[in-house]
Amino acid sequence: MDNSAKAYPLAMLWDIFCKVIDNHGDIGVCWRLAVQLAQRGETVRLWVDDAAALEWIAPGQRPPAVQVMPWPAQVGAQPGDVIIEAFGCELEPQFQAAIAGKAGESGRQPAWINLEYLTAESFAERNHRLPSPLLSGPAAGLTRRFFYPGFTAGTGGLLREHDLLRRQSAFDATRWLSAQGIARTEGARRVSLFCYEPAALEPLLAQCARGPGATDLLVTAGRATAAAQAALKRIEAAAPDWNSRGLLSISWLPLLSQPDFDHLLWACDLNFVRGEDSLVRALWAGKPLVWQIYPQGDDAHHGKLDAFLAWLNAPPGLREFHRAWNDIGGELPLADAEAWADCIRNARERLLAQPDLLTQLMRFVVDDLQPTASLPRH
Ligand code: TRH
Repeated sequence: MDNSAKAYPLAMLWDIFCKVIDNHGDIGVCWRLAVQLAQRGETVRLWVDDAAALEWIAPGQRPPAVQVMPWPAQVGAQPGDVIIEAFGCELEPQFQAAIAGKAGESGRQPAWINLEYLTAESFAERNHRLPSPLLSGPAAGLTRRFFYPGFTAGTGGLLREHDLLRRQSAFDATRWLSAQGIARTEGARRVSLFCYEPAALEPLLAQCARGPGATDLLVTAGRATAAAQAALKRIEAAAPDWNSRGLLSISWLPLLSQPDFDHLLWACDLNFVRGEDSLVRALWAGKPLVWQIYPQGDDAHHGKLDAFLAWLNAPPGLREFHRAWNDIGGELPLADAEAWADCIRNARERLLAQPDLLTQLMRFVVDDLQPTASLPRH
């Protein structure tokens, strides 16, 4: 069921604030959110401190309803109807003061939302929608609310375009691969690689070279390419004939636009993804997947990974694979994508039965924060 297809034009101005910490997840999620808002008839200002990645994530024509703005905002900038602080980025005092000013004039504060990181841990359900009153600073007395993306009905859900299923069923993998100039080996399984620097990369490459079947490995640009090239160098130095049967073929991909990144995941039989946004996209692709979680210094990501695998009902082999791939422990088992396929397909079905993040966010804004506005009920 695709219950995201209904549009609720609230005709509001949405301000999304994005601080790029590292990698591409922050801007990647914010860009998807902005585009989906525009598709539903909203106007968006995406305030970002470093928009460089948008040059390849969103090349060419962009939705006219989305304006990319430099952040910090220029002096005198006035807030829109909805303010979204993505991933706990703090608004500068000057803009907070402008929000307070607007609230004072109209007698009602703009909807102010703290969009959190994605996690399957139980605190996401507990904290979702909670108010967080501002006790100090220029906006003291106003209230922000937490919005937690998530995998269960008690959370804010996942971003999903209203036309995702239609585009997926019209997708022709062979045509797309040819258009990208990606070589195909007859009968080979196709595997995408988007990762940081997992120690298990060498065993994975060696496993692919051992067979029994052939593998076409499609390596994404950036850190994954650097990590795979370094791993290859080490393997070749230790065993020059490691891929003597030529069972592993590697394509080095350029940076893809976000829509083409999704196409890559749809075109593969097994997807290695990382971080946050690509995990969600791999779930929507519905193909067997392996997730490298964004590592945190205090190993907080271990619990986050366990919570995700528990939600996924991951079979033992997939759990073991994740432990090794995330440098938590154990030897890398066989990447048995066929054995994992049902689990990922089921997860996708469960997610499709839930409202998407933007539908929930728009309801939240109207129901909880703008009591005088009205949203059509379906
Ligand atoms: O780049 P990431 O590792 O981002 C991370 C995580 O989001 C992490 O949770 C966060 O804390 C950290 O950033 C700061 O992985 P992620 O989230 O999958 O984002 C990658 C984005 O880049 C995603 O939107 C897909 C996009 N992308 C392309 O559009 N084209 C490409 O060729 C590639 C490789 C990625």
